[in-house]
Amino acid sequence: MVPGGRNGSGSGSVPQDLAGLPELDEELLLETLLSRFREQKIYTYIGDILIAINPFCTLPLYEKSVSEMYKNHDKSLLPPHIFAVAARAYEAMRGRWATGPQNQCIVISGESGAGKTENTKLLLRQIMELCRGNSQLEQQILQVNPLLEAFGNAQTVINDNSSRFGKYIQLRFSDSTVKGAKINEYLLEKSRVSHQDHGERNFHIFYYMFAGMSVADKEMFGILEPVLYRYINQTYGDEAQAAYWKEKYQGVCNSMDMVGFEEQEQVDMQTILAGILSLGNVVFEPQETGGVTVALCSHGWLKAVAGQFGVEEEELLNCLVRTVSVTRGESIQRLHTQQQAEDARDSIARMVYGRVFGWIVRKINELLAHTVLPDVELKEIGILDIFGFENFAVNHFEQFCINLANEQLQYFFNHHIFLMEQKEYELEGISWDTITFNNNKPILDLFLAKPMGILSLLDEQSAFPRATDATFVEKLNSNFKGHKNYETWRSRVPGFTIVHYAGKVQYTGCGFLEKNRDTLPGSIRTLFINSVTPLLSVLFTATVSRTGTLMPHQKGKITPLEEEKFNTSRKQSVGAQFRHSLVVLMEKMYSANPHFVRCIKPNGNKQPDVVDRKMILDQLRYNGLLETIRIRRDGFSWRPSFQDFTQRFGILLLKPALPLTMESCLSILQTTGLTDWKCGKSRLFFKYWHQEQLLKIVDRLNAAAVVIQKNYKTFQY
Ligand code: AD9
Ligand code: MG
Repeated sequence: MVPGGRNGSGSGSVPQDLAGLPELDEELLLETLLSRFREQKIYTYIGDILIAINPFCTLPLYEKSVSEMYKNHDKSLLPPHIFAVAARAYEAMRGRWATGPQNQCIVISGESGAGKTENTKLLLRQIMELCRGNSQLEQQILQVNPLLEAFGNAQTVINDNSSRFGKYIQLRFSDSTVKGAKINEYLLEKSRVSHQDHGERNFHIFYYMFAGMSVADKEMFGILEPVLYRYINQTYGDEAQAAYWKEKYQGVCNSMDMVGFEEQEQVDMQTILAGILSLGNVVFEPQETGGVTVALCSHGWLKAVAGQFGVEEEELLNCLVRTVSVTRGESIQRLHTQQQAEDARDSIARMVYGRVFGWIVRKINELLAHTVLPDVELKEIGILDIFGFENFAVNHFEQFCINLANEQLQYFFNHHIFLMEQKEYELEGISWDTITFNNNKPILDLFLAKPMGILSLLDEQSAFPRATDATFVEKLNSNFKGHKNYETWRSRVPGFTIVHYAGKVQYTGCGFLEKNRDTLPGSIRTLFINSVTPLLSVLFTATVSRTGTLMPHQKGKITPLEEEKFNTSRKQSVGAQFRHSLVVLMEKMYSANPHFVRCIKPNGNKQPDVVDRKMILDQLRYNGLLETIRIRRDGFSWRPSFQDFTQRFGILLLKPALPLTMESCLSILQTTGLTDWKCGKSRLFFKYWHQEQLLKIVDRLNAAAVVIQKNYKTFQY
């Protein structure tokens, strides 16, 4: 029997903690979740794990009064809520469960449109409420999300506000107050700048600018009517959308001010964005003398881009219509075909946008960096909100990386919930019926193994000048045919299928090599370094090291020789960088105490009150929720060592200098009346709800001590 309010429904017999269900099968699990969902109870626990079903409508769940309630009352007596997760992480960071504070991470997962980003914002808001000092820093931190969303989110066919990058927000605390924050961003989907599939849009910021800028500003930045621009498919929105975007634009400007972006930086940035839009309208036509040049109809656009980017028109044109390579001091020119010129144009647009985004994140990090002295120990709460699992009609290199990140996250969950826990039962001699789960390690290995994983083969092919997307796919076919997670795919274009933990996804191989190489031609770098727009020059002057630190290049006009030197220093491929950033992220997460939020999407049409049973069931299955319930119900998720337990709860024996041993632990536990725990060789094994119970006993003891002390003082007077 689960104590406290956790098992009680608050209304009727539907439990709010699935780990309290005595019987267990898929049907019952689904019914329980759905009957709660129908009553607008979108949050449900599985022990200490939170399930969140997206309501696709505004519910009265997040008002100030609710926030206050979760701040001040016993969470175990309140309905499941994302605010309770915030409180739990915050208290754990402050050391409520352990002997000292610990780093925490909150991992939010779910497929695209399931509600990760919304819950991330709620978490952040509630954590700032909890450490409320009303400091400027707290206000700045809250402004980061609208800013990042404007530049990094976009409408897709799955989600109107889809995150097109991953982020890990690290909040840093000294004791109970926040002292700084850091954003780590992962793999912005730059290709969206120059191309969007049917029913999708470019990054929000472009629409916000069209809707929100004053006429005078538009004139200053050189922004014309939205329907003229190819990079937004010459489509805009209706009046209601424009009004919403206008408001959002104001919001972004306010956020930039509040976070601390300077006026000039904001002007530069908007000019560069205007330049990207104009660049998209430059088109080419063949030249009689060979090669291509800018079509007559787009001369004006070329002129506009040159002005907006602060570069010479002639030099910009050169970058578009020819490739110049310098080998041993000798320059060799190759004229572009029409296709190559268009590719060069789009690749410049993507590159510039990517750098603007990277700069925004770095700037935020500079502005929100913690200001305490280096010897003050800081503890962290990290919140991970990545791009959810995606399966479109056509899937590209971007989806390949997004889905890899989701595999990695599923593995992290499996590792923590199933592997580690059951290994400890074995090591510590706790009798246990092993729970099997769907281990996705073979898929991770398929992607990441060295030297024969897909990413390694991709790198090998990317470094080989004569390789093509087709030879890459052939290579995959010959290496992985027969692998249970790999299927060949017969179609007009080269492609392959991966059987992911969350289902089969067909990838087209087209563009894999180029996107993985993501080379910046030296001539383009030179063009921008010499830009008179200070921000643009900075974006291309500095190269960013793996750790994200800027390594500034010396200012001044760059020469072809320097350019050659730069080009010979090989840069890592996109795949390799992504692999590395996932490794770093996992290291951080493995060294923290995790809290899991599993988001579920109730239907594929973004509809409130619509439930697609099959779709939900699929998510419950591939997330392994049935197995999770089983392990939370029968297992012991809190496993403190004898030492940690004695240090934290020794107070219950009211004896000084307690030895940190098993005997001490058993004596402590005797005073508590707790049942259902087990004792291993070096640690204790508790149900997730034992923690709350123990802390309540400690609280009662402390309260009694305060009363005694008060009475003692009264008596003295
Ligand atoms: V993606 O992987 O970034 O494409 P997310 O982040 O999982 O995806 P998101 O949080 O953006 O999904 O949610 C999608 C939409 O669902 C939001 O724009 C809201 O309109 C809606 N949503 C999600 N959660 C809530 C909620 N708790 N209350 C109300 C919600 N609406
Ligand atoms: Mg999102």
